[in-house]
Amino acid sequence: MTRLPVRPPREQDFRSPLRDQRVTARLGLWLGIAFSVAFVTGVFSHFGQTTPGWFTYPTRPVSIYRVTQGLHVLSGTAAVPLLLVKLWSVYPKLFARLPPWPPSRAGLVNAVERISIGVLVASAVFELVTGLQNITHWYTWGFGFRGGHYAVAWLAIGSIGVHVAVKLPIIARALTTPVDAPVDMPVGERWAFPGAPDRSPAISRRGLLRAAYAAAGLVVLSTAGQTVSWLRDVSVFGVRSGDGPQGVPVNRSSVQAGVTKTARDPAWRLKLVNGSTTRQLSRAELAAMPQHTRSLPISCVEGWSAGATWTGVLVSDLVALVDAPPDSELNVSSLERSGAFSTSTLPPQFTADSDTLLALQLNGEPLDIEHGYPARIIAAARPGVLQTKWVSRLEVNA
Ligand SMILES: Nc1nc2c(c(=O)[nH]1)N[C@H]1C(S)=C(S)[C@@H](COP(=O)(O)O)O[C@H]1N2
Ligand SMILES: [Mo]
Repeated sequence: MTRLPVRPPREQDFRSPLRDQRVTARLGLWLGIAFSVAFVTGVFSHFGQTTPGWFTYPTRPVSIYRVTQGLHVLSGTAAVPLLLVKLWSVYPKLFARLPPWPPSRAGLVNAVERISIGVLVASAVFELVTGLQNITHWYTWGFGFRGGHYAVAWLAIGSIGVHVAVKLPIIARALTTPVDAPVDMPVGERWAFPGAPDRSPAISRRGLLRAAYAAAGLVVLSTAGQTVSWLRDVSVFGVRSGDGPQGVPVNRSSVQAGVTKTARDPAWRLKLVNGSTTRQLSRAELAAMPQHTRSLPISCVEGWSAGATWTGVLVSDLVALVDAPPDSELNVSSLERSGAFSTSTLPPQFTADSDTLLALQLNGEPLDIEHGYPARIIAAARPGVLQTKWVSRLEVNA
């Protein structure tokens, strides 16, 4: 019987030739692309929702958020298998000898590098885990998702930048060397861990990379149907790829929002407020105004989206009823009493836009209560969370 050594593992104990800098660098390249796409689209989404004063959210193209947020969720999803394989390829480094004490210059550099890689791994895992939890509505943390996910995104992208800069010579050499070429370097400069053979009997390094890319492709295909309708049938992981009333999925139902009675109340009136000028309109009065039909998608931050045809009143016609200019900023309130999405702010460029409706109909039928009956906001290009349902009040922001 062989006796296991009674000591912690050492770097040299890991002898798989698949753990090789050429494998790590190639996975890192795709991870870098995935995280960059997720970062840029995520910052766009964040500013779209928080609308800082210097940022004018675009009203065109109408599908911009559908595309950017679809890419955000897909790139994050694809990063999951790539990151797992990359971490597997380097984790023996956890058991490398610690720098000697008292520290030398090289030891200090090594310590700083370890800390920066700790931040990199922690922030990358945090982003992927919280992102996936958010799209499944599984909130186990005590912080707000959007703020936390956004703040740590800067940590992740910053530490990726530092990591790439530090490793650039190794990355360049690794990416330009064929992945399955035999190792003919002195031990200290080997790609793989010391003592690893050139080839593994089971699978080549190219084979491992192909398996990782295939896994990334598979999770993308199995999620993309929530954005790309012809992929619906293969999208087993698409969280809300299924149908909803009137062919459009629903995130927050009328029961969850506590509006089942108030939304059906015939005494419902839309209140328009511009300072001391106010108007109240019944649903019949809204329906008697000029009606406009628009094809606009609902594009959720969670990555799913659905195109639909909406009919209703132009919001610019409504603000005219209380003598406000068409480019007024509006506070939109819902019948929903609490909840983060019970109110929204409509920026001036959206109030004035001829594609911004207070919708009364969806796909040719009166709005289903789940989609915001008696009336909901639908505007081009905006994140779904701002398309307020069960609207009760529009107030001009002075
Ligand atoms: N009042 C209210 N409006 C809301 C929400 C909400 O929770 N409350 N959810 C928003 C979100 S997150 C999305 S994606 C869209 C979904 O619209 P749908 O249910 O008609 O598909 O509604 C938005 N409007
Ligand atoms: Mo959403």
